[in-house]
Amino acid sequence: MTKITAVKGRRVWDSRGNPTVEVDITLENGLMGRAIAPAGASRGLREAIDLRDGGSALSGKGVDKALASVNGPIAQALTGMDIEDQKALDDAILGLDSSPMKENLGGNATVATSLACLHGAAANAKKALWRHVADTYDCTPALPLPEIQIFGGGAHASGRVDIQDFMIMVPGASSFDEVMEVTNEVYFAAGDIMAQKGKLAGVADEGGWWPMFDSNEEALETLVSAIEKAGEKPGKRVVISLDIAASEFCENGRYRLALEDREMDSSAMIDMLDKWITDYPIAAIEDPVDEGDKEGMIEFTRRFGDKLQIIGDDYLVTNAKLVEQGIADNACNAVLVKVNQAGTVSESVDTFKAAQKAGWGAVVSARSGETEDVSISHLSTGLGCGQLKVGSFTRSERMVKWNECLRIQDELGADTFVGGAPLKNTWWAKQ
Ligand code: 2PG
Ligand code: MG
Repeated sequence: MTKITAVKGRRVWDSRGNPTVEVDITLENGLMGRAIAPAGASRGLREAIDLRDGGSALSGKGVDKALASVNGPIAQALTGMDIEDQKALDDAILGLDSSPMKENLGGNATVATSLACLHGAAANAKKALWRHVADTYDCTPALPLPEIQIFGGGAHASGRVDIQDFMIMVPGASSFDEVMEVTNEVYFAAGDIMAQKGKLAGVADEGGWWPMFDSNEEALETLVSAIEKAGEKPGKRVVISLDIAASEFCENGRYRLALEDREMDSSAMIDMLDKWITDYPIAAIEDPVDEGDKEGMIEFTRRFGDKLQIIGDDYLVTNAKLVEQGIADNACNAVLVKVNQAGTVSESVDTFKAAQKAGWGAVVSARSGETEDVSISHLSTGLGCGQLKVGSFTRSERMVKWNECLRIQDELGADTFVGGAPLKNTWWAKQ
């Protein structure tokens, strides 16, 4: 038993220059834990509320209310509690807010506190965070297969193209280092192609190249060219992964691709993706249809579940009950795990465990608004969940997380890299 003696929230700033919540947990032995809340732009309707002050200052994005939650009721409840019992700490936080989406305390307040407790417990146990996670949740730690963005789009690029994330995975790599090397080659090959076309215009929110394309499919064509220019045969060592983030452009059941001035229903949307899956080496698709389009998600999984990884993000919002429902419905076959969607570490791990039990994949993920916090590198490795999505291959709020995995690799061993195992049920492994 080691008691918490202080909980302190402070305002810091994220990768978009917006205020966010940092929490310090101090223990009776002087050790401490610290974590920072990330923030999404394409947010699921059912995820924990990111509590903001509103009004005109800081574009309404102030976090004084969330800080008041941390420094008031949360600090009061957690002070004196045992840092070694994460579940009891998270339950104490939940006990302060019975609303389903943590609208009273704010998910930003709860996630920073819950993660700071996890860091504090690891420090107290004199363990690296990944090791503490593996031991606490009885998991086999392993270095994850990264999903890395090459072009950003959707809400992360002012809607310049409709699709949100054009990413690569390197399942054919034999080490995490090799993934980083290949990604460097593909990322800069993509930049060269954009420069040659006179379309190099900086980067989007998560560091991927700005998507100066005339159609969504042109981004896919360019990504394939970049993989080839990097000396790779698309679909062999390197495959494509897409986050469609379809909820962002769906209204009343109609999907509107603004860039192409094209509108379609759910079944036409799925047919369009069918064509892309046929024409490009795509191994994983996240949120192919709207978060409210259950029939569409079931239909998409029926058609492609035996060849693609189908990941629910907005559709499942890191909620164990929704994952269990998704398993029963046969909608998706993998879950994106974002701790701030759930609001606490314990709920996020429950979600992961529910997915794992059903043989689903799990991808621990960053948000588009990020910081120097590296908790997710440790969570993904410690849980041995198989995959990690962090954004692109530039900007320190992204690189800090890839680099942390390299440090973990030195302690854990390069041979724990999972390689293509998470894609074992896809065409990539079956070819
Ligand atoms: C997503 C994330 C990360 P956001 O949709 O998967 O790319 O975006 O944090 O804006 O929800
Ligand atoms: Mg997503």
